[in-house]
Amino acid sequence: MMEEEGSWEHFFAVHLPPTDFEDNRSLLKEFCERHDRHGHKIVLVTSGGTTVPLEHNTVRFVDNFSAGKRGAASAEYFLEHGYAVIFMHRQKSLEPFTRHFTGQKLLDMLDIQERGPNTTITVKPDSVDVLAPVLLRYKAAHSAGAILHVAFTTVSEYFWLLRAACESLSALGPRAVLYLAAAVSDFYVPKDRVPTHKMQSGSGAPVIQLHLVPKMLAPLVNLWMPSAYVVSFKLETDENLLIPKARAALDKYKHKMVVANMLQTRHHRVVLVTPESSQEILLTREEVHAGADIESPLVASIVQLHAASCGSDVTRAPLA
Ligand code: 9Z3
Repeated sequence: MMEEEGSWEHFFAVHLPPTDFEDNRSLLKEFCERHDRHGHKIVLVTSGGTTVPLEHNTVRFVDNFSAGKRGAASAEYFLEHGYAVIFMHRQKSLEPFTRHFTGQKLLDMLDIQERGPNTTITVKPDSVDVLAPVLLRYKAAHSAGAILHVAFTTVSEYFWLLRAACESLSALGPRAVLYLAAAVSDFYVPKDRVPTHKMQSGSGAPVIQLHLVPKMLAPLVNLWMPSAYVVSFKLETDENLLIPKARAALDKYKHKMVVANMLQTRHHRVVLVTPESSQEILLTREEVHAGADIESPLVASIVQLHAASCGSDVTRAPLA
């Protein structure tokens, strides 16, 4: 059967799976089966922006804006609430735990002493209080096998991984949460229109026509994960469009929640839009200044709504 151009089936037929796909697929399968056996809840957190390559041997690409803070911070809070976490992120975007020490912060926390042949590296006394709580949570999550990292770069790698994660997660039924915070391109250049080699300026100004990416939320909600708690994110830059677009997405895909946020205020204001209600979460100026994460109350609200939607008997054994 020939898939209709522009459909999700056609997208998967035309775009080959990424090279490390089978390895990631087995990791996802093993992770989901292990946590399913223990009756744990699992959340798939997607994070960071996808790229759209303009050349097969890629020198240029179109990128979607996202630092990955929303996803990385949220993964930490889901772990605190006892969820196992699949952290599906853009290569080199922020990651849970290490996000606290970007740039030179980690090296600035260390002292080094060289005495003859012996070198000693220590954490500066005033940095121990900063490093210790993060390090403890990091070690606990990793030694419990509670977090799995899988990485994507392009929009097609993102879709292949997303579908594979759903395939393994679907066995959990209502115990699975999808938290789709990645900034996924709405546009792409179909594979057969992408030149093999770097575009040459000598050939004149290129005309690049972007095509619409198929809406994967439709098969995801209807076919791949019909009983999961699916939360998507809506990013806008025009306040007037924000809530109407979030509501329109809920009406169209019939999932559980859209978290609406504006590019400019995303780290201190989000609106949780559900079919029944809409709830705003705001951080005060003081909270922002003190370094509070809006993801803490955001994830707490979602965890509560998830528990209510799937019944309190769903988790047989919370993650230690
Ligand atoms: C979001 O809206 C995220 O909250 C942000 C987080 C990307 C704004 P940062 O990573 O930012 O902390 O810098 N993600 C979803 C963005 C998106 O592409 N949504 C699509 C849309 O709005 C549909 S799912 O149409």
